[in-house]
Amino acid sequence: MFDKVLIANRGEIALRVLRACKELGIATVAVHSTADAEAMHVKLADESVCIGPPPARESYLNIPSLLAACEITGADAVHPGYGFLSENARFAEILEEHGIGFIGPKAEHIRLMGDKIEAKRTAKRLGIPVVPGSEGGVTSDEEAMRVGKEIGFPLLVKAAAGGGGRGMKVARDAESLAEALASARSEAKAAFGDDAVYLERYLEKPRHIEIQIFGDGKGNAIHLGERDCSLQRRHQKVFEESPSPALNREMRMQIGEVCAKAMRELNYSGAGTIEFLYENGEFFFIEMNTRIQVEHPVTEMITGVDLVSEQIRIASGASLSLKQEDVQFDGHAIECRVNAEDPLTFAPSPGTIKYYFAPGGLGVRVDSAVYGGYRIPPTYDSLIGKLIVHGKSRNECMMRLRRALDEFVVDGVKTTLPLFRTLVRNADIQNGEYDIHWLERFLADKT
Ligand code: MV4
Repeated sequence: MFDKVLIANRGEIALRVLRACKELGIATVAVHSTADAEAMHVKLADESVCIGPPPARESYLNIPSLLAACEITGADAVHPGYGFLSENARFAEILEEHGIGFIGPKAEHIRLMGDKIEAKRTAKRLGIPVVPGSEGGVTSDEEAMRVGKEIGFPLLVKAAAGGGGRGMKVARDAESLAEALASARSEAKAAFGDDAVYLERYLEKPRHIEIQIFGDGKGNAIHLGERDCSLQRRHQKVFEESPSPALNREMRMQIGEVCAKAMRELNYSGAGTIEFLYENGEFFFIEMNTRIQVEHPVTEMITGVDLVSEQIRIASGASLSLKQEDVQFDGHAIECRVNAEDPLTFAPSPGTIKYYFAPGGLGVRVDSAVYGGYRIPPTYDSLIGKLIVHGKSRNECMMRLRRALDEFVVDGVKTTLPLFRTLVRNADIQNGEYDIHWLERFLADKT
């Protein structure tokens, strides 16, 4: 096991990793920018190192500074959290070259899944169902037209380097295909410096359902069920739940086993999430994330498995602590992302939190790194915390969530709490009847 872990992140996920380390008896090193000197992760860590000025590029993304911090403190591993360097294959390699553990998958698998064309090719080869589309990238309008004839319209043009929806264009018919291609290419070139694109059948009203997997790099891999993350705005998830209201146990175990088997074949190591679009009873792979995700607590609440602790154990060379038969799914969990944002426009609302009270009680978990008097810097994402609620049934979970949202007080900045208080009283949400476009339609009606 590692003796000392450096946490290359901030906010609630830095605390989440710190808590797992403490429970495993591992010493912790916090790193922070000058904007985060008063942050909770710095206060709770055994040691801390200032790694640069506020802009992430010069601090949380600054690899030489992070290496220096490892050297100064003698940390023997780094946990990258999510975002920042968590899916940077080069960072994983550099750490390895310096004899420092990277608490994440092998660099080769991070790189493979970072290229969406290669990821999809790999998924298909491993028997994971994919969205019908081009075999690899498309390099000419003629080639794109042939794909259009074969699989029909509407088509979606996607960037190979993409993710998060950037460089995506819908072509409703053959006439608009050339323009969609050109526009996706130029957007991808500007955003990622890579204009490679591919084509897929455009699914009109899917749900976003993702499978949590774990491998140990020794040929073992398991799944921990799904999370339904369909409620999102501009590719930012807002509300996540497990199990998905759209699936039953048989469907879950079937797609889960397909994913676990694929990960065994890849000899994948660490936590991963396989993202699907789900429509009319069918799953279609879109991407794989090679990191711990913001919404991982939803899975922890229904399985009782500590995903971060498992990441650390596996990165240190241990085998998976449980077999598929040991994974039990119990009840229902929902997560709300509480952001310092206007609840209708989502405009950021940084500033000082004047008063803070987090809800509690049976089945209520709050993962947050803020406190009364804390000043939210304008420099980073606006996540204040995550409210995760568990209940024996979806109904009990909803009732408890309504109660917990009513207890939650964050004064001094605008938050998305009022939006959640409305959502949990909405009939579609209560019935689990929503798709990836539901929230944007709902918000458009309100403004
Ligand atoms: C799609 C799609 C419809 N059809 N692919 C958006 C981000 C990227 N990760 C994949 N995305 C989509 N891919 C096909 N073939 C619709 C989306 C999409 C979406 C997906 C998941 C969650 C929210 C979304 C919002 C808009 C579009």
